[in-house]
Amino acid sequence: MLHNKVFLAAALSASFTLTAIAGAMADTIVVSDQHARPSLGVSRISAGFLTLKNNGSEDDRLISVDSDVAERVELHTHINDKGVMRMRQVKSIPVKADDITMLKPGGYHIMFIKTAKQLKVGDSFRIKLNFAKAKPVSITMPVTKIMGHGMMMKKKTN
Ligand SMILES: [Cu+2]
Repeated sequence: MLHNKVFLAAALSASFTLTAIAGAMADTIVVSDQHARPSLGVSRISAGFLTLKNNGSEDDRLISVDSDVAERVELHTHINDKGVMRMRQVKSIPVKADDITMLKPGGYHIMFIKTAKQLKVGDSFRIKLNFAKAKPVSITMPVTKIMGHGMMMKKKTN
């Protein structure tokens, strides 16, 4: 009886280890620092930010984000139009091989349009990131207090 239990524990632990290793190898894109802004206005618009790290040897692209938190989820960037920062929808966001792409205020971001409810600080929701090559990554986005979307006018120093 005891012997069986020990065997079962060993088998389980071995299988978990194998799963963990297989998972780590397949995860060429690692997502971190994800957070979303509380939704604003009658359109209940929120922006999401995160860091994408491509551990693979091939360039990739974030092509879409799925979430049932909002009616529409779009990929956006900011462009400097004669000194005025404007948002523009983009088809994809590049994630170069062995490199990091940051989605941050004033740059690339995920736009959540018409969130199912007003998102407040402390809320969280699930999103799935779809890439051109890497397998999709599902994460939880916490809603945190950050500067207003489109309000980031700080000049880049690099
Ligand atoms: Cu936007």
